[in-house]
Amino acid sequence: MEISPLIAIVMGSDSDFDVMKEAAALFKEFDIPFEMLVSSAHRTPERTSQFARKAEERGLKAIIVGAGAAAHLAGIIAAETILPVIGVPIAATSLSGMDALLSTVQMPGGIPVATMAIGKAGAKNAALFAAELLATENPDIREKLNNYRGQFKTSVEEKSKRLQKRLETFLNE
Ligand code: RP5
Repeated sequence: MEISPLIAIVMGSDSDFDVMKEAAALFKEFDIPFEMLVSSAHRTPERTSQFARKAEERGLKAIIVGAGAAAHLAGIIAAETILPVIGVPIAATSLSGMDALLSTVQMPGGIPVATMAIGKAGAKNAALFAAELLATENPDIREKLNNYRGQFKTSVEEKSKRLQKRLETFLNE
């Protein structure tokens, strides 16, 4: 039996996949069922609206939206649903993602889009943010998030030890 997705990862084009796969990797690691699709605010407005209108009744709990350029996709989806919409601006033009960042983040009052950083860090954080939303009602996901944060303690301490060695080498040169 197929498990229904809890989260949708939507992107404006398959050219956004290299960035948005970061979110998919996180959901795989956390064993959170998700779906991934392409829909465009400008090229396929009707497909985008249909998806957003049906998202809640399909059992989705949040929607992650990655788009580049004049990135209106997250805003259009947010306009059609009260599910939380998490936007990921993508660097797809000569403006290096600043166009997508401003298009995604500057929503008018009343229709929120939780906007993450430009690029891969934003895609990863979008998935973590969605997991945090699910964790409010799911103790398993809550535990996975705590373990995920716990790993930083070890990795940062290791980085600090490596830094001490580099510093000693540098000062003795
Ligand atoms: C945006 O335009 C997409 O999200 C993508 O980042 C960018 C370029 O799309 P393609 O021309 O590669 O399809 O709508």
